[in-house]
Amino acid sequence: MEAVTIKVEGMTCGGCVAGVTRVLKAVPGVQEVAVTLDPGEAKIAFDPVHTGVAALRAAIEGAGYDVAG
Ligand SMILES: [Cu+2]
Repeated sequence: MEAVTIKVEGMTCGGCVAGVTRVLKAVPGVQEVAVTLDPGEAKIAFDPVHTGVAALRAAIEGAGYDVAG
């Protein structure tokens, strides 16, 4: 298991947090997700055999948010 924290820009409310959480949990291999509004970030625990940071970033961007860094 690996863990990563990704900075997420553009979340403004609890609905955004729920949306980002939902798309991340839908990525195969993701085990745990904790999204916070302030600071805007997503902590994700995942199985590196099944997914990676690039896929996680793509999922966030696909939901309409910007990934910093
Ligand atoms: Cu929102």
